[in-house]
Amino acid sequence: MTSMTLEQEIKDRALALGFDAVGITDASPIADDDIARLNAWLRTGRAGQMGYMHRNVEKRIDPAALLKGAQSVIVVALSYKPDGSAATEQDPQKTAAVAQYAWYEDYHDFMKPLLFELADFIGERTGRRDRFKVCVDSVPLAERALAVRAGLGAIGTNHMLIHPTLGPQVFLGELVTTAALKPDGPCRWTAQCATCGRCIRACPTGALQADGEFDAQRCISYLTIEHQGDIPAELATKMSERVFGCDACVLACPHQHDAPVCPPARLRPCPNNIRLDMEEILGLTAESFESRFAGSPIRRAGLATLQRNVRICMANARDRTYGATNASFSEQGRS
Ligand code: B12
Repeated sequence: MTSMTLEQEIKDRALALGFDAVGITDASPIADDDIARLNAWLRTGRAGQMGYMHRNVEKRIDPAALLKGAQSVIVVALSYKPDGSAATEQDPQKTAAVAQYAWYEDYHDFMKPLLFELADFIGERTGRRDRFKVCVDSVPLAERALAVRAGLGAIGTNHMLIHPTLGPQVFLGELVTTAALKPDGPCRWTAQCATCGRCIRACPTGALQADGEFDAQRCISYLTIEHQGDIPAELATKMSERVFGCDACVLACPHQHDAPVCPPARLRPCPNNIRLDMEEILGLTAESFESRFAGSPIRRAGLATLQRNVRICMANARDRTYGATNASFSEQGRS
């Protein structure tokens, strides 16, 4: 009779909780190359207005600085590739496109309780008083670099963590813990991006550059969600009908095409958030915005930013119909 290791029990429990993949790495700092990439990215202003990326850099690169005494990081992935039937046929003159990660309830709210459950399981199973830090996106932690080290996949030219079978459309989450667990080896699979270049060609604004650099300041995801104030007209016209986030570099990836859709009845789909009715968004008040987007990732943009994006999408829709104009796009009402 073979007895199961603690690590295997943790992985089985993570999968039983609903995650699609799980791996374990130690809590040492990310590799020097990754630290250098992050520092260069920050130094050259590529983070734009995302001031939070400049804070707590020592924690972002070192899980043990995030949680004192950390020994291990359990990294989970959750697929969000939607079923093809999810896309709705709505008038592109009246509605605008939302990135697929926001077609569901907020993944932070979905993943965090499951990671707490996993932590409880480990505590009960070992009988020890280990400490845990639950991380999903917003905690300063280099999630992609740790996911590679935990064996979950490889970083593509589109900068996504690409899982060998699940593809790039996976959310990441971590349990940083003082429990000493046997790490998995890093992922040996390579995404073989070198001769592809589809994501670079698909990026509407040149945010993804031929040398693999990523300038968030030009990224439509950044511009529509994180950037406050005016969007330069040159970039605004390239947003086309995108009102929240962008999937161009992800959907162009061959690994995305080959991946299975995420299992149904997990992350709750929000059909009303696949495309947004532009007049409805312009008519929202601070109060109605909060109730309309409660529990949705779209809430992060805030009303003023979303309305600014709608005005750009409306102008772009008019341009598609009547030819180019050169409006200036301002975000009225943000203090
Ligand atoms: C800031 C941020 C953004 C910014 C900046 C994106 C960026 N590329 O940096 C904006 C708002 C633009 C953004 C957009 C998106 N984001 Co975002 N974002 C983050 C956040 C909070 C930090 C990312 C970061 O550290 N950036 C700094 C740069 C320097 O890091 P990086 O490009 O990832 O590179 C690191 C490693 O990958 C490695 N590396 C880089 N290049 C290479 C090359 C090789 C060969 C190797 C080996 C390593 C390597 O070194 C770097 C240092 O660690 C993370 C959550 C987190 N806590 O990590 C989510 C996260 C990266 N985002 C996520 C998602 C889903 C998205 C979007 C798809 C959403 C959308 N559809 O609009 C897009 C994708 C854009 C893209 N192509 O990256 C997921 C990605 C999951 C995945 N499978 O990779 C994350 C992990 C959130 C989560 N918990 O699921 N995001």
